[in-house]
Amino acid sequence: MSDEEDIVLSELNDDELVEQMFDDLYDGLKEEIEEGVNILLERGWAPYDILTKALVGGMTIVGHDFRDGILFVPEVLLAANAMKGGMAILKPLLAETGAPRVGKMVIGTVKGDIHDIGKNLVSMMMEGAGFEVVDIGINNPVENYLEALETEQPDILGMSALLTTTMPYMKVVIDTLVEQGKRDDYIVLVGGAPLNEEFGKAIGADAYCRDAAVAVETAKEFVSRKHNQLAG
Ligand code: B1M
Repeated sequence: MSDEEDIVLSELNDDELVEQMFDDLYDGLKEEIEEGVNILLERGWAPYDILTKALVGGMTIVGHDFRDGILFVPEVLLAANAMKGGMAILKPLLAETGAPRVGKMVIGTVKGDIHDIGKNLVSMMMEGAGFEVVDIGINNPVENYLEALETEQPDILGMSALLTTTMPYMKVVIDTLVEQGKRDDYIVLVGGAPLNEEFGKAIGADAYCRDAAVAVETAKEFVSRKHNQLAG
């Protein structure tokens, strides 16, 4: 029997368990991650803390080793799959706040980009804060965004990009909205690891959101501003 198999997750203290979950996420062990999430929930951890401290924390380590050529795509896919297993447990809990509907958002990852964990997390947190979210998935050309905006009539358009090569596509979408005279109909929020505030401004977005919590705060602020303007 290997050392790994000797570890009983429920016997670890919180810090040890989170450390072990970093290792399990790194190794793409979905069932262990799910078990870890459930144990932390039983111990009274807030779903948001589990998400940010255990899951996002673990994925950050994976990201560093991916960058440095220590991990490769197949391993990172397994890690992503394990993370999604944990997120699936937390999703209903984050959405359980019973907050009244505060607004609607269409969100998708841009063309050429298949990263969806960050986008999914933003969707979960937005739903938890009372927003209705229509997720159009990954690799979206401008036509997909236009169609979803037309059909769904949201308050907010959210776009995600994780690659430096795909982030400029956000400008293509915004420029098309401008050309069609629709830009001012929506609050445009953008996010993703390689972006920053300056980039958000340069492409004509309303705001860049550093993480899911900031996305929620920013969305609330812009929607209430919009409603005040309409009322005024
Ligand atoms: Co890719 N990948 N990847 N990858 N991947 C990165 C992004 C990279 C930084 C890794 C690295 O080198 N360190 C690097 C990009 C380098 C660059 O562009 N400068 C990279 C690369 C190079 C690639 C490939 C090209 C690798 C290859 O094939 N050689 C390839 C590209 C595929 C493609 O898209 N066409 C690729 C593939 C993959 C996998 C498929 C293996 C997998 C994705 C699985 C999936 O998503 N289902 C993957 C993963 C998992 C990563 C890393 C390790 C983790 C990304 C992640 O999920 N983070 C990533 C390294 C990293 O970012 N540290 C990496 C966790 C997530 C919660 O954070 O997505 O940043 P994040 O989201 C945050 C915020 O950014 C923000 O809120 C979220 C929650 O707080 N946010 C928004 C995000 N979107 C938002 C939208 C909003 C608001 C806020 O709208 C309102």
